[in-house]
Amino acid sequence: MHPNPPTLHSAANLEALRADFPVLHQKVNGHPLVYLDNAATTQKPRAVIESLVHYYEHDNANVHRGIHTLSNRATLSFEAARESVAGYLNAASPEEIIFTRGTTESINLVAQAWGGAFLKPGDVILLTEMEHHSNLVPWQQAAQRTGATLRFIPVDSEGLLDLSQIDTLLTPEVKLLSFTHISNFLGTINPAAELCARARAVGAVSLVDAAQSAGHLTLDVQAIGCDFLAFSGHKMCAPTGIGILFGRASILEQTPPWQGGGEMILSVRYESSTYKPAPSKFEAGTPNIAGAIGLGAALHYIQSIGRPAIQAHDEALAQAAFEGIAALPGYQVLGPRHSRGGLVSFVHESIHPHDLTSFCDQKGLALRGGHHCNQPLMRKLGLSSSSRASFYFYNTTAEVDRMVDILLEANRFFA
Ligand code: C6P
Repeated sequence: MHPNPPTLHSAANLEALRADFPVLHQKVNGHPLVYLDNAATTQKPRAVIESLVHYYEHDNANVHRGIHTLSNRATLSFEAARESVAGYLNAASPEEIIFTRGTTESINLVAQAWGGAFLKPGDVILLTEMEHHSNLVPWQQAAQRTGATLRFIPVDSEGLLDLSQIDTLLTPEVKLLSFTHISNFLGTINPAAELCARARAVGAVSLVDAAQSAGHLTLDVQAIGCDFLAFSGHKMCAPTGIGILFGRASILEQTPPWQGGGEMILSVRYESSTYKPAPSKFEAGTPNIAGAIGLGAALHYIQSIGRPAIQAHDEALAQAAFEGIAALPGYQVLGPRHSRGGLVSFVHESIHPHDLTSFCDQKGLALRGGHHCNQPLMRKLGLSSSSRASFYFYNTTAEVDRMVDILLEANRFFA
Protein backbone atom coordinates (compact mmCIF):
# COMPACT_ATOMS: atom_id res chain seq x y z
CA MET A 1 0.00 0.00 0.00
CA HIS A 2 1.09 3.56 -0.61
CA PRO A 3 1.97 4.76 2.91
CA ASN A 4 0.07 8.00 2.64
CA PRO A 5 -2.53 7.68 -0.10
CA PRO A 6 -2.27 10.81 -2.21
CA THR A 7 -4.97 12.48 -4.21
CA LEU A 8 -3.81 13.82 -7.52
CA HIS A 9 -4.99 17.32 -6.88
CA SER A 10 -1.77 18.98 -5.83
CA ALA A 11 1.61 19.16 -7.51
CA ALA A 12 3.22 18.00 -4.25
CA ASN A 13 1.17 14.81 -4.29
CA LEU A 14 2.03 14.22 -7.90
CA GLU A 15 5.73 14.66 -7.12
CA ALA A 16 5.39 12.14 -4.28
CA LEU A 17 3.79 9.69 -6.70
CA ARG A 18 6.43 10.24 -9.34
CA ALA A 19 9.12 9.51 -6.74
CA ASP A 20 7.71 5.95 -6.59
CA PHE A 21 8.70 5.37 -10.26
CA PRO A 22 12.48 5.11 -10.58
CA VAL A 23 12.45 4.99 -14.39
CA LEU A 24 10.84 8.41 -14.74
CA HIS A 25 13.87 10.18 -13.31
CA GLN A 26 16.29 10.09 -16.20
CA LYS A 27 17.38 12.06 -19.22
CA VAL A 28 16.78 10.70 -22.70
CA ASN A 29 18.81 12.18 -25.53
CA GLY A 30 19.91 14.96 -23.18
CA HIS A 31 16.36 15.93 -22.11
CA PRO A 32 14.26 14.97 -19.08
CA LEU A 33 12.17 11.95 -20.02
CA VAL A 34 8.51 12.69 -20.77
CA TYR A 35 6.91 9.25 -20.92
CA LEU A 36 3.61 9.41 -22.81
CA ASP A 37 3.42 5.85 -24.13
CA ASN A 38 1.35 4.43 -21.31
CA ALA A 39 -1.24 2.77 -23.54
CA ALA A 40 1.58 0.54 -24.82
CA THR A 41 2.85 -0.20 -21.32
CA THR A 42 2.99 1.74 -18.07
CA GLN A 43 5.96 2.20 -15.80
CA LYS A 44 6.28 0.19 -12.58
CA PRO A 45 6.29 1.65 -9.07
CA ARG A 46 8.89 0.58 -6.51
CA ALA A 47 6.18 -1.32 -4.57
CA VAL A 48 5.70 -3.65 -7.54
CA ILE A 49 9.42 -4.04 -8.25
CA GLU A 50 9.98 -4.83 -4.56
CA SER A 51 7.18 -7.40 -4.53
CA LEU A 52 9.02 -9.29 -7.30
CA VAL A 53 12.37 -9.04 -5.50
CA HIS A 54 10.80 -10.16 -2.23
CA TYR A 55 9.16 -13.15 -3.88
CA TYR A 56 12.36 -14.30 -5.58
CA GLU A 57 14.53 -13.62 -2.51
CA HIS A 58 12.25 -15.29 0.05
CA ASP A 59 9.43 -17.43 -1.30
CA ASN A 60 10.33 -18.72 -4.77
CA ALA A 61 8.77 -22.16 -5.29
CA ASN A 62 6.20 -23.76 -7.54
CA VAL A 63 2.56 -23.32 -6.56
CA HIS A 64 -0.17 -25.81 -5.68
CA ARG A 65 2.10 -28.86 -5.66
CA GLY A 66 4.85 -28.60 -3.07
CA ILE A 67 4.30 -29.91 0.41
CA HIS A 68 6.93 -27.61 1.82
CA THR A 69 6.96 -24.18 3.41
CA LEU A 70 8.19 -22.16 0.44
CA SER A 71 5.64 -23.73 -1.88
CA ASN A 72 2.88 -23.04 0.62
CA ARG A 73 3.99 -19.42 0.90
CA ALA A 74 4.17 -19.01 -2.88
CA THR A 75 0.72 -20.58 -3.23
CA LEU A 76 -0.76 -18.29 -0.58
CA SER A 77 0.67 -15.18 -2.28
CA PHE A 78 -0.43 -16.36 -5.72
CA GLU A 79 -3.98 -17.07 -4.57
CA ALA A 80 -4.08 -13.82 -2.59
CA ALA A 81 -3.34 -12.03 -5.87
CA ARG A 82 -6.30 -13.82 -7.47
CA GLU A 83 -8.51 -12.61 -4.61
CA SER A 84 -7.21 -9.07 -5.09
CA VAL A 85 -8.15 -9.21 -8.78
CA ALA A 86 -11.62 -10.52 -7.90
CA GLY A 87 -12.07 -7.61 -5.46
CA TYR A 88 -10.71 -5.10 -7.99
CA LEU A 89 -13.31 -6.23 -10.57
CA ASN A 90 -16.09 -6.94 -8.06
CA ALA A 91 -16.26 -10.50 -9.38
CA ALA A 92 -18.59 -12.81 -7.46
CA SER A 93 -15.70 -15.12 -6.57
CA PRO A 94 -11.95 -15.65 -7.14
CA GLU A 95 -12.85 -18.80 -9.14
CA GLU A 96 -13.99 -16.42 -11.90
CA ILE A 97 -10.44 -15.08 -12.28
CA ILE A 98 -8.06 -16.87 -14.67
CA PHE A 99 -4.40 -15.89 -14.90
CA THR A 100 -3.15 -15.58 -18.48
CA ARG A 101 -0.21 -13.88 -20.19
CA GLY A 102 -2.29 -10.82 -21.08
CA THR A 103 -5.29 -9.53 -23.01
CA THR A 104 -4.24 -11.28 -26.21
CA GLU A 105 -4.00 -14.67 -24.54
CA SER A 106 -7.26 -14.13 -22.65
CA ILE A 107 -9.17 -13.44 -25.88
CA ASN A 108 -7.52 -16.38 -27.64
CA LEU A 109 -8.55 -18.60 -24.74
CA VAL A 110 -12.21 -17.59 -25.18
CA ALA A 111 -12.04 -17.81 -28.99
CA GLN A 112 -10.54 -21.29 -28.85
CA ALA A 113 -12.13 -22.93 -25.80
CA TRP A 114 -15.57 -21.27 -25.74
CA GLY A 115 -15.67 -20.58 -29.50
CA GLY A 116 -14.56 -24.12 -30.33
CA ALA A 117 -17.37 -25.58 -28.26
CA PHE A 118 -20.22 -23.21 -29.01
CA LEU A 119 -19.77 -21.62 -32.47
CA LYS A 120 -21.13 -23.37 -35.54
CA PRO A 121 -21.93 -22.56 -39.19
CA GLY A 122 -24.59 -19.83 -39.43
CA ASP A 123 -23.58 -18.20 -36.14
CA VAL A 124 -22.39 -14.59 -36.10
CA ILE A 125 -19.56 -13.04 -34.10
CA LEU A 126 -20.29 -9.33 -33.66
CA LEU A 127 -17.27 -7.02 -33.21
CA THR A 128 -16.77 -3.29 -33.78
CA GLU A 129 -14.71 -1.52 -36.40
CA MET A 130 -12.40 -0.16 -33.69
CA GLU A 131 -10.99 -3.44 -32.38
CA HIS A 132 -7.32 -3.99 -31.66
CA HIS A 133 -5.98 -6.88 -33.76
CA SER A 134 -6.02 -8.96 -30.56
CA ASN A 135 -9.81 -8.77 -30.56
CA LEU A 136 -10.13 -9.37 -34.29
CA VAL A 137 -7.62 -11.96 -35.49
CA PRO A 138 -8.60 -14.64 -32.89
CA TRP A 139 -12.23 -14.27 -34.06
CA GLN A 140 -11.23 -14.49 -37.73
CA GLN A 141 -9.46 -17.74 -36.85
CA ALA A 142 -12.45 -18.98 -34.83
CA ALA A 143 -14.75 -18.16 -37.75
CA GLN A 144 -12.51 -20.11 -40.13
CA ARG A 145 -12.48 -23.11 -37.80
CA THR A 146 -16.20 -23.17 -36.99
CA GLY A 147 -17.98 -21.74 -40.05
CA ALA A 148 -19.31 -18.73 -38.11
CA THR A 149 -19.13 -15.31 -39.77
CA LEU A 150 -18.00 -11.87 -38.58
CA ARG A 151 -20.07 -8.71 -38.45
CA PHE A 152 -18.99 -5.22 -37.36
CA ILE A 153 -20.63 -2.28 -35.59
CA PRO A 154 -19.49 0.75 -37.64
CA VAL A 155 -17.53 3.73 -36.35
CA ASP A 156 -18.96 7.16 -37.25
CA SER A 157 -17.10 10.27 -38.42
CA GLU A 158 -16.57 11.43 -34.81
CA GLY A 159 -14.93 8.13 -33.83
CA LEU A 160 -17.91 6.84 -31.85
CA LEU A 161 -19.74 3.56 -32.36
CA ASP A 162 -22.75 4.11 -34.61
CA LEU A 163 -25.36 2.34 -32.51
CA SER A 164 -28.25 3.44 -34.75
CA GLN A 165 -27.88 0.15 -36.62
CA ILE A 166 -27.49 -2.05 -33.56
CA ASP A 167 -30.90 -3.72 -33.92
CA THR A 168 -30.17 -4.87 -37.46
CA LEU A 169 -26.70 -6.07 -36.44
CA LEU A 170 -27.55 -7.75 -33.13
CA THR A 171 -29.85 -10.46 -34.47
CA PRO A 172 -30.55 -13.86 -32.86
CA GLU A 173 -27.75 -15.42 -34.98
CA VAL A 174 -25.23 -13.38 -32.98
CA LYS A 175 -23.65 -15.73 -30.44
CA LEU A 176 -20.97 -13.36 -29.19
CA LEU A 177 -20.46 -9.60 -28.95
CA SER A 178 -16.83 -8.71 -28.27
CA PHE A 179 -15.74 -5.08 -28.07
CA THR A 180 -13.07 -2.80 -26.72
CA HIS A 181 -14.00 -0.73 -23.68
CA ILE A 182 -11.62 2.09 -24.64
CA SER A 183 -10.13 2.31 -28.14
CA ASN A 184 -6.33 2.30 -27.99
CA PHE A 185 -6.28 4.29 -31.25
CA LEU A 186 -9.12 6.86 -30.94
CA GLY A 187 -9.56 7.04 -27.15
CA THR A 188 -13.32 6.44 -27.53
CA ILE A 189 -15.01 5.09 -24.39
CA ASN A 190 -17.70 2.58 -25.36
CA PRO A 191 -20.88 2.08 -23.28
CA ALA A 192 -19.92 -1.33 -21.92
CA ALA A 193 -22.98 -1.98 -19.72
CA GLU A 194 -25.40 -0.95 -22.45
CA LEU A 195 -23.68 -3.15 -25.07
CA CYS A 196 -23.62 -6.16 -22.74
CA ALA A 197 -27.31 -5.70 -21.90
CA ARG A 198 -28.17 -5.59 -25.61
CA ALA A 199 -26.14 -8.75 -26.20
CA ARG A 200 -27.89 -10.49 -23.33
CA ALA A 201 -31.28 -9.51 -24.76
CA VAL A 202 -30.63 -11.66 -27.86
CA GLY A 203 -28.96 -14.45 -25.88
CA ALA A 204 -25.43 -13.55 -27.00
CA VAL A 205 -22.36 -13.90 -24.82
CA SER A 206 -20.37 -10.68 -24.24
CA LEU A 207 -16.63 -10.08 -23.95
CA VAL A 208 -15.12 -6.75 -22.92
CA ASP A 209 -11.55 -5.98 -23.97
CA ALA A 210 -10.53 -3.86 -20.97
CA ALA A 211 -6.85 -3.53 -21.94
CA GLN A 212 -7.11 0.27 -21.97
CA SER A 213 -9.63 0.70 -19.17
CA ALA A 214 -8.64 -1.69 -16.37
CA GLY A 215 -5.89 0.58 -15.00
CA HIS A 216 -7.85 3.79 -15.46
CA LEU A 217 -11.51 3.30 -14.52
CA THR A 218 -13.46 1.58 -11.80
CA LEU A 219 -14.55 -1.71 -13.34
CA ASP A 220 -17.39 -3.70 -11.85
CA VAL A 221 -18.05 -6.84 -13.88
CA GLN A 222 -21.40 -7.40 -12.16
CA ALA A 223 -22.58 -3.87 -12.96
CA ILE A 224 -21.26 -4.13 -16.54
CA GLY A 225 -22.99 -7.49 -16.88
CA CYS A 226 -20.31 -9.01 -19.12
CA ASP A 227 -19.68 -12.73 -19.50
CA PHE A 228 -15.95 -12.31 -20.13
CA LEU A 229 -13.53 -9.44 -19.53
CA ALA A 230 -9.84 -9.39 -20.46
CA PHE A 231 -6.91 -7.17 -19.50
CA SER A 232 -3.11 -7.02 -19.27
CA GLY A 233 -1.18 -6.32 -16.08
CA HIS A 234 1.61 -4.43 -17.82
CA LYS A 235 -0.73 -1.58 -18.81
CA MET A 236 -1.50 -0.94 -15.13
CA CYS A 237 1.80 -0.91 -13.23
CA ALA A 238 2.29 -4.71 -13.14
CA PRO A 239 4.97 -6.75 -14.96
CA THR A 240 4.66 -7.97 -18.54
CA GLY A 241 3.55 -11.57 -19.08
CA ILE A 242 0.62 -11.54 -16.68
CA GLY A 243 -3.01 -10.83 -17.51
CA ILE A 244 -6.54 -11.72 -16.56
CA LEU A 245 -9.55 -13.36 -18.04
CA PHE A 246 -12.67 -12.85 -15.95
CA GLY A 247 -15.41 -15.34 -16.83
CA ARG A 248 -18.84 -15.61 -15.23
CA ALA A 249 -18.93 -18.83 -13.19
CA SER A 250 -21.81 -20.43 -15.11
CA ILE A 251 -20.15 -19.85 -18.49
CA LEU A 252 -16.75 -21.08 -17.28
CA GLU A 253 -18.46 -24.23 -16.07
CA GLN A 254 -19.85 -24.93 -19.56
CA THR A 255 -16.58 -24.05 -21.35
CA PRO A 256 -14.20 -26.96 -21.96
CA PRO A 257 -10.54 -26.68 -20.91
CA TRP A 258 -8.16 -24.82 -23.20
CA GLN A 259 -4.58 -26.11 -23.04
CA GLY A 260 -3.92 -29.53 -21.54
CA GLY A 261 -1.11 -30.32 -19.11
CA GLY A 262 -0.18 -30.33 -15.47
CA GLU A 263 -2.26 -28.63 -12.77
CA MET A 264 -5.52 -28.58 -14.75
CA ILE A 265 -6.34 -32.26 -14.24
CA LEU A 266 -8.13 -34.26 -11.56
CA SER A 267 -7.08 -37.68 -12.79
CA VAL A 268 -5.15 -38.93 -15.79
CA ARG A 269 -5.18 -42.36 -17.45
CA TYR A 270 -3.34 -43.34 -20.60
CA GLU A 271 -6.50 -42.99 -22.64
CA SER A 272 -8.26 -40.01 -21.08
CA SER A 273 -8.35 -37.46 -18.26
CA THR A 274 -10.76 -35.60 -16.04
CA TYR A 275 -10.35 -31.93 -15.25
CA LYS A 276 -10.48 -29.61 -12.27
CA PRO A 277 -13.14 -26.90 -12.20
CA ALA A 278 -12.37 -23.29 -13.18
CA PRO A 279 -10.05 -21.50 -12.88
CA SER A 280 -7.60 -24.46 -12.73
CA LYS A 281 -8.90 -26.12 -15.90
CA PHE A 282 -7.78 -23.01 -17.84
CA GLU A 283 -4.35 -22.73 -16.18
CA ALA A 284 -2.29 -25.65 -17.48
CA GLY A 285 1.38 -25.74 -16.50
CA THR A 286 3.41 -23.58 -14.14
CA PRO A 287 1.90 -20.08 -14.13
CA ASN A 288 3.67 -16.73 -14.00
CA ILE A 289 3.77 -16.75 -10.20
CA ALA A 290 5.92 -13.65 -9.73
CA GLY A 291 3.85 -11.81 -12.33
CA ALA A 292 0.61 -12.59 -10.48
CA ILE A 293 2.13 -11.40 -7.19
CA GLY A 294 3.36 -8.25 -8.95
CA LEU A 295 -0.14 -7.70 -10.34
CA GLY A 296 -1.57 -7.99 -6.84
CA ALA A 297 0.91 -5.34 -5.63
CA ALA A 298 -0.01 -3.12 -8.61
CA LEU A 299 -3.71 -3.33 -7.78
CA HIS A 300 -3.06 -2.32 -4.16
CA TYR A 301 -0.97 0.59 -5.39
CA ILE A 302 -3.66 1.76 -7.84
CA GLN A 303 -6.37 1.41 -5.22
CA SER A 304 -4.33 3.41 -2.73
CA ILE A 305 -4.53 6.32 -5.19
CA GLY A 306 -8.16 5.65 -6.13
CA ARG A 307 -9.52 4.92 -9.59
CA PRO A 308 -11.92 7.90 -9.73
CA ALA A 309 -8.94 10.22 -9.12
CA ILE A 310 -6.87 8.38 -11.74
CA GLN A 311 -9.66 8.53 -14.31
CA ALA A 312 -10.25 12.24 -13.74
CA HIS A 313 -6.53 12.98 -13.95
CA ASP A 314 -5.86 10.96 -17.13
CA GLU A 315 -8.91 12.31 -18.92
CA ALA A 316 -8.08 15.91 -17.96
CA LEU A 317 -4.57 15.49 -19.41
CA ALA A 318 -5.98 13.94 -22.59
CA GLN A 319 -8.47 16.81 -22.94
CA ALA A 320 -5.69 19.39 -22.48
CA ALA A 321 -3.56 17.53 -25.03
CA PHE A 322 -6.46 17.37 -27.48
CA GLU A 323 -7.07 21.13 -27.27
CA GLY A 324 -3.35 21.98 -27.33
CA ILE A 325 -2.56 19.86 -30.39
CA ALA A 326 -5.76 20.80 -32.26
CA ALA A 327 -4.76 24.47 -31.97
CA LEU A 328 -1.37 23.87 -33.65
CA PRO A 329 -1.10 24.55 -37.39
CA GLY A 330 -1.00 21.41 -39.55
CA TYR A 331 -2.20 18.97 -36.89
CA GLN A 332 -5.42 17.00 -36.77
CA VAL A 333 -6.50 15.13 -33.64
CA LEU A 334 -8.47 11.93 -34.21
CA GLY A 335 -11.45 10.59 -32.29
CA PRO A 336 -14.12 12.25 -30.16
CA ARG A 337 -13.40 15.71 -28.76
CA HIS A 338 -15.09 15.05 -25.40
CA SER A 339 -15.60 12.14 -23.00
CA ARG A 340 -12.50 10.31 -24.12
CA GLY A 341 -10.08 8.03 -22.33
CA GLY A 342 -6.57 9.13 -21.40
CA LEU A 343 -5.00 9.07 -24.86
CA VAL A 344 -4.84 11.21 -27.98
CA SER A 345 -3.94 10.15 -31.54
CA PHE A 346 -3.03 12.76 -34.12
CA VAL A 347 -1.62 13.25 -37.60
CA HIS A 348 0.18 16.10 -39.35
CA GLU A 349 -0.74 17.21 -42.86
CA SER A 350 2.82 16.78 -44.16
CA ILE A 351 5.04 15.11 -41.52
CA HIS A 352 4.94 11.31 -41.44
CA PRO A 353 3.99 9.99 -37.96
CA HIS A 354 7.21 7.96 -37.76
CA ASP A 355 9.34 11.05 -38.50
CA LEU A 356 7.33 13.09 -36.00
CA THR A 357 7.57 10.43 -33.29
CA SER A 358 11.35 10.08 -33.88
CA PHE A 359 11.74 13.87 -33.69
CA CYS A 360 9.92 13.80 -30.33
CA ASP A 361 12.21 11.03 -29.08
CA GLN A 362 15.21 13.27 -29.82
CA LYS A 363 13.65 15.72 -27.32
CA GLY A 364 13.13 13.02 -24.65
CA LEU A 365 9.42 12.66 -25.41
CA ALA A 366 8.21 9.05 -25.71
CA LEU A 367 5.12 8.80 -27.95
CA ARG A 368 3.95 5.91 -30.07
CA GLY A 369 3.85 6.12 -33.85
CA GLY A 370 2.31 3.44 -36.06
CA HIS A 371 -0.96 1.68 -36.82
CA HIS A 372 -1.56 0.79 -33.15
CA CYS A 373 -2.76 -2.68 -34.23
CA ASN A 374 -5.85 -1.05 -35.78
CA GLN A 375 -5.08 -1.52 -39.47
CA PRO A 376 -8.68 -1.97 -40.72
CA LEU A 377 -9.91 1.23 -39.01
CA MET A 378 -6.80 3.14 -40.13
CA ARG A 379 -7.57 2.05 -43.69
CA LYS A 380 -11.20 3.11 -43.34
CA LEU A 381 -10.03 6.57 -42.23
CA GLY A 382 -7.57 6.77 -45.15
CA LEU A 383 -4.52 6.64 -42.89
CA SER A 384 -1.59 4.27 -42.52
CA SER A 385 -0.42 5.44 -39.10
CA SER A 386 -0.70 8.15 -36.45
CA SER A 387 1.25 9.49 -33.50
CA ARG A 388 -0.26 8.85 -30.08
CA ALA A 389 0.23 10.31 -26.61
CA SER A 390 -1.20 8.30 -23.74
CA PHE A 391 -1.34 9.36 -20.12
CA TYR A 392 -1.23 7.89 -16.65
CA PHE A 393 -1.57 9.20 -13.12
CA TYR A 394 2.11 10.16 -12.86
CA ASN A 395 2.00 12.48 -15.89
CA THR A 396 1.70 16.22 -15.37
CA THR A 397 0.19 19.19 -17.18
CA ALA A 398 3.76 20.50 -17.55
CA GLU A 399 4.48 17.36 -19.62
CA VAL A 400 1.46 18.03 -21.83
CA ASP A 401 2.72 21.59 -22.35
CA ARG A 402 6.20 20.27 -23.16
CA MET A 403 4.71 17.91 -25.76
CA VAL A 404 2.74 20.72 -27.40
CA ASP A 405 5.92 22.88 -27.52
CA ILE A 406 7.87 20.03 -29.14
CA LEU A 407 5.13 19.46 -31.73
CA LEU A 408 5.22 23.16 -32.58
CA GLU A 409 9.00 22.95 -32.88
CA ALA A 410 8.55 20.02 -35.28
CA ASN A 411 6.57 22.33 -37.56
CA ARG A 412 9.61 24.63 -37.83
CA PHE A 413 12.10 21.73 -38.11
CA PHE A 414 10.27 19.91 -40.92
CA ALA A 415 9.37 23.12 -42.78
N1 C6P B 1 -2.27 -2.21 -27.12
C1 C6P B 1 -0.95 -0.25 -27.61
O1 C6P B 1 0.13 0.36 -27.71
P1 C6P B 1 -1.44 -7.28 -24.93
O2 C6P B 1 -0.42 -7.07 -26.02
O3 C6P B 1 -2.00 -8.67 -24.93
O4 C6P B 1 -0.96 -6.84 -23.58
O5 C6P B 1 -2.64 -6.27 -25.24
C2 C6P B 1 -3.29 -6.32 -26.49
C3 C6P B 1 -4.31 -5.24 -26.59
C4 C6P B 1 -5.64 -5.59 -26.69
N2 C6P B 1 -6.61 -4.66 -26.74
C5 C6P B 1 -6.34 -3.36 -26.69
C6 C6P B 1 -7.46 -2.36 -26.72
C7 C6P B 1 -5.01 -2.93 -26.61
O6 C6P B 1 -4.74 -1.63 -26.57
C8 C6P B 1 -3.97 -3.88 -26.58
C9 C6P B 1 -2.52 -3.46 -26.57
C10 C6P B 1 -0.92 -1.69 -27.15
O7 C6P B 1 -2.02 0.27 -27.87
C11 C6P B 1 0.02 -2.50 -28.00
S1 C6P B 1 -0.49 -2.53 -29.69
